[in-house]
Amino acid sequence: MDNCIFCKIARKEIPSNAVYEDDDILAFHDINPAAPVHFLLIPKLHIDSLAEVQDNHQDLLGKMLLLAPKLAKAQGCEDGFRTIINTGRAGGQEVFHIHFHIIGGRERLPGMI
Ligand code: DGP
Repeated sequence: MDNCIFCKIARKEIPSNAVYEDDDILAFHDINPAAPVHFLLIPKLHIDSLAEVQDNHQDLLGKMLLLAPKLAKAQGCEDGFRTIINTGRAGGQEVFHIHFHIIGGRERLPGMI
């Protein structure tokens, strides 16, 4: 997608601080971290959101889910982490390229969902 910011990051047209990359997946630090560890896991394939996934994305999404705990641990989240997928405008999604937020390094604060 020409105008998608995360596609541009995946194509290296916009720099990011990567924590992992393979042919299908990129993980990079969130530009506006909500906790000491906060990175985003994206497929290089453009999918708008979790609401748009299709059966043929099953392997890709499974690979991302299996990767999440490995990367979280490698980033120092030994005791656990949060995984957030904002979906759609009402779900708080701002960038319409599916992404998993991986957040850790701090315990949940009171009132935090
Ligand atoms: P969401 O609300 O789930 O769509 O969150 C999008 C996240 O993407 C938000 O936490 C900030 C992050 N973000 C937006 N633009 C950039 C960027 O250009 N670089 C990086 N590293 N993160 C970005």
